[in-house]
Amino acid sequence: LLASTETAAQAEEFLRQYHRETGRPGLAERLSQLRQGRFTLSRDELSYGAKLAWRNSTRCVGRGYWPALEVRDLRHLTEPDAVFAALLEHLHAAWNGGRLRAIISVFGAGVRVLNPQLIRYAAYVQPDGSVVGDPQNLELTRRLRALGWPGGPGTPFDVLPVAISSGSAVRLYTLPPGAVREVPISHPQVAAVSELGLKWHALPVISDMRLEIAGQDFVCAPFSGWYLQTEIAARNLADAGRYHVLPRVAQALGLDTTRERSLWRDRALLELNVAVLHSFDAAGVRIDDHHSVTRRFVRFEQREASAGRRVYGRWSWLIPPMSPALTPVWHRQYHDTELRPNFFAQPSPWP
Ligand code: NRG
Repeated sequence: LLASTETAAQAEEFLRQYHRETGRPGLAERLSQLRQGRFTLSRDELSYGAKLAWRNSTRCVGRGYWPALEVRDLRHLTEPDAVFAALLEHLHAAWNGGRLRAIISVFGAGVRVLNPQLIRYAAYVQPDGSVVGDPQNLELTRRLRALGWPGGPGTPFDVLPVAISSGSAVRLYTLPPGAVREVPISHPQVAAVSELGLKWHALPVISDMRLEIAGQDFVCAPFSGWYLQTEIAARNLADAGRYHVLPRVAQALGLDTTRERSLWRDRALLELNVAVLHSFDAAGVRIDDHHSVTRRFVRFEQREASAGRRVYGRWSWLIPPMSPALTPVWHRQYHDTELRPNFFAQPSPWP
């Protein structure tokens, strides 16, 4: 099933790397099968390939855990109903009672999840032009409504349905409440911050990237790990184009918002980050902080160096969006080369 000599060359390179790194025997036989055109990734090759794709993800600061990725080989599933059922199992296994596990589910050809992440909050435009919900998902919300979603209750945190396509057919699925774990945000000292009614979902599940292993494409391979608090507190809730809550947090903290030089934005940002870490900890939900994760990343670089490998990275993504110079990654340099296997953006599946 090999499309081209380039694909064959990538398959050969992958097989060599797989056998070299895992020490498993049988390379010669696999190469001869490949040359005869009889080549399908084994379960174990797929599993190792997905781990390598994570290890090679230059934008990911959490990839030191790559050997622990749990890979679900679901290549036999291509029907939307079966895929959705498997996604619910993914959410359950990844949740693991709050001790989140890094998992990827690899589905068969022809099926796509149309949402960029499994769990996303809707956005509604109000008559006065303001937006309730996550403005990042305005277009997604519009498209899901065009597919027949009637809309949710209208809270700032309505979970969107999941659209799954197979061929030209698209089906919509509602995530049952028990499948979507959320953490209410409270501040350890300031009650007024806890009363803002903020929350976020526990699991980031990226569902729109193409996984490439051995020259083969897996266009439906949703994966999830766990959040770094800056993703939620310094971006999703803080960005002016997202939930834009810093002015309200500052007010709750009683800061002087009339002068930029009171640094009320920075102080609100800091306390919101404190609140998110505190809330996830209190709820027993795994979350990373930017100091620990970057220190662990440098240890990952050292382990890779001992194994004779170079770590590539995209510095602008590896540094956290708050206090970046306090982390070791700020002071290091990275070359951004995308090795394969890897995860890639792919053309939008929307009609
Ligand atoms: N910033 C995005 C999520 C991106 C992926 N982050 C992870 N991935 N932590 C957001 O929703 O805020 N992961 O697989 O754990």
